[in-house]
Amino acid sequence: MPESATPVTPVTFPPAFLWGAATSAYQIEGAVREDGRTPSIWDTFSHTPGRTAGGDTGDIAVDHYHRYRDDVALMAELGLNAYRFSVSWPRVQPTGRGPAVQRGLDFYRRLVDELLAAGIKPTVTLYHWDLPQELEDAGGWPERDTAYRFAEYAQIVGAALGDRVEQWITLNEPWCTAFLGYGSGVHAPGRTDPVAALRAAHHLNLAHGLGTVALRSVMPARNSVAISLNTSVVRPLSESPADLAAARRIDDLSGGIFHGPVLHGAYPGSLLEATAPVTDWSFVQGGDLELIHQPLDAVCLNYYTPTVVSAAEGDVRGPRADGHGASDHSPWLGADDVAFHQPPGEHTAMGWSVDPTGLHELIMRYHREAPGLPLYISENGAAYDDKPGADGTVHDPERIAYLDGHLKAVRRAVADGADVRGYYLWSLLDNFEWAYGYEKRFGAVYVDYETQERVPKSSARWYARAARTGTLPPVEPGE
Ligand code: IFM
Repeated sequence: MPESATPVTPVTFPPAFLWGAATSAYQIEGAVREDGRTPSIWDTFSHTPGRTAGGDTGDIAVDHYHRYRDDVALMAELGLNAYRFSVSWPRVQPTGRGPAVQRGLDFYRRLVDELLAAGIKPTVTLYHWDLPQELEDAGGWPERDTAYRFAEYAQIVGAALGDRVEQWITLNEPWCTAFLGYGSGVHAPGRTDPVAALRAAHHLNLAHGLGTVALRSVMPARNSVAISLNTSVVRPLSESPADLAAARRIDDLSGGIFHGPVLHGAYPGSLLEATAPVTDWSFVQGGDLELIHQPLDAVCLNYYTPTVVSAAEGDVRGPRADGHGASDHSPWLGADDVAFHQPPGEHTAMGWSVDPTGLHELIMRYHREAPGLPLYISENGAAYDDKPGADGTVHDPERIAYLDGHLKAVRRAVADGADVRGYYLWSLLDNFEWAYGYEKRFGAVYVDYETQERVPKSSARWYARAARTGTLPPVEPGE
């Protein structure tokens, strides 16, 4: 039989699989001064000269606050059966403490009702990086009180939406909040203090534990509570003991520091040892680890690219090739002797290498790390320099290939025994990519930022076919 005639086995997913897309409040909503919302740390940061590419801000973003009905209709047209969004803390609790603003909560009620009416399952993320500025002024995540404020906020949102939203995520990528926000300073609030970053990591863990308890105190028991982690898939450059130790260091700092206490009730000993020159961790109080170690209903994983490291030769201070933005301060505390390497092969517009094997590896790792717990891919996707053609359509074959490869990796993990229940493409729409402003387009749907017109890219059409049939469509050349 000629090779071209070889039948291709269809890649089919379990019938209940969730085919979703993800977004976050500050990246899409806009309307930053409406209905009682006050500034978050990202409003302050993006309005500070030099912090974001082109001075871009989320003031308007993609105007989802006003266009949410059309956006839900678009999701329905694309056949999605799940949508992950985040709630803007300063929209529902402007000072980060005290009573909620009903108008803010009402927006999310309307959004959820619209989703449910369209047959789309909502997943709420409580914290996707937009801390109310007043809480940062009081010390932010390095202060213990912020964890208690988060629990109060979680209870407010849980009480308002818990009757209609079943899937909850406490925090999105606490690594970014702690280490990009307080370590390298490339994210809001832009601080560069190693001890503050480690304190922030612990208080985020505490917030997750307290928030989980708070949510469960007001929600029906059937609801699921999880956390979204972006643990690096770390690959040592060689099997040398020095490179293996470097990989271990980065694994502890991106993964163990969060899943250690969250899933196992303890920080890794190797992490405590490596960070000892910076802190004695005395901010961890008696009983904290028990509070953080709540039983969870699922674990959510965000994956984009693997991280290749070696023991550094020579001076590796200065901007890092670790894909998280340039800063003279490394987010990798206590790892000054680790070098980051750009893997060969294809890269996205972020400079991140395309490697679906990393997603398979990550899933299988958490299949072991959290035995018996369902797993979700709460983010996966790629930025490319998408532009409309003369006929107004947007073709993004690289993104189709990226999604196809990564969804196949998910399916392989399912075949290998992992209980992966859903996949949320990052992102539904082009949006505000943090310090990169609007330069980087992650959307399956193109947004014309002048007119706010939405144009589904060819990847959105491809993904829609996958979502409708539960089977990956062929990847047509030139799509
Ligand atoms: O846009 C971000 C998102 O907010 C969090 N995870 C990574 C995405 C791409 O950088």
